Amino acid sequence: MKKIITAAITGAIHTPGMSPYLPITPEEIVNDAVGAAEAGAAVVHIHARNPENGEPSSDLELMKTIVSEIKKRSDVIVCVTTGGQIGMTVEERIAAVPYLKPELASCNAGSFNFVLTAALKRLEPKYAWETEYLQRTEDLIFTNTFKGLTHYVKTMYEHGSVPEFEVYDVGMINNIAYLMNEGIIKPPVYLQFVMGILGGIPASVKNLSFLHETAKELLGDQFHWSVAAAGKNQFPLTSAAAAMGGHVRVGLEDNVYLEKGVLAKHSSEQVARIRGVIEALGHSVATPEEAREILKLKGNHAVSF
Ligand code: KMH
Ligand code: ZN
Repeated sequence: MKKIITAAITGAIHTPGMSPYLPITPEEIVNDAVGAAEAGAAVVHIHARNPENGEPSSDLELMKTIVSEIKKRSDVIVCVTTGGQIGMTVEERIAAVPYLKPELASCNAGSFNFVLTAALKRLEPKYAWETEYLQRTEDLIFTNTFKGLTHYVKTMYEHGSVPEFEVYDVGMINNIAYLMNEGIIKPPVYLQFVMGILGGIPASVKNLSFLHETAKELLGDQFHWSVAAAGKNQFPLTSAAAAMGGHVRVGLEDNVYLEKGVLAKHSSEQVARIRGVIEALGHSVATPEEAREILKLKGNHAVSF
């Protein structure tokens, strides 16, 4: 079976004090994305950061610069985040989709507590914003209401972008099934099970199996699925997913380490490692073209960047 490796390059969870290798500037993000693609990623999941201090940024021009440079250097599929930051409206979070018309865009499938305060224990902040940014998540509900979800998916379909549903807990599969039955979400859907975020489902093989079984019950055979897992759970859970028939996501957005005590210098190192697991299991990695075929994407000639 062809396995899609997604590399989530920098995200909005980790802060510069957690790793000197976290890509910050557009140039660093682009280089890491291209490197991840060369190592075997068919998809790169992209967030932007303020180049001055590494703070997560929703600046559309920054995002455009990053994704256009990636496209110049690689035919990798670009998945643009709609995760946003605390306090952003639905309109602000979706804005990159009409602007860039990406092949894939993240679509967070439900609301939940998204808590990053555990990282404060070990944090040696490089910039002043980091501590407060993490502290604020103690009172954060990552808001993804049914009204919001409906708006995200409608906007994505209007612009030819396929939603990648980020599923942080089992009830979110039910949200997708409901909106599919209502005719709002079009099957087949692409699910990214994001495991091990505090506030979401704990990362265990038992829970992965529960997510997968629930998706089969509620969505029939109308879904593709992949797994991302936070921190030290990244390789155990992505390896389990590869063995169970799923696709995988790695990258510094989810885990700044390559192994215990060893920081990953680039997402490509994690891509190479999970690629080894996939190949040891007798599978091969999907090229971007093969991933486009599996996920029925429009192709990068049809994006607007
Ligand atoms: N902003 C984070 C809380 C995504 O990329 O869609 C989650 C997030 C997910 O950004
Ligand atoms: Zn993300």
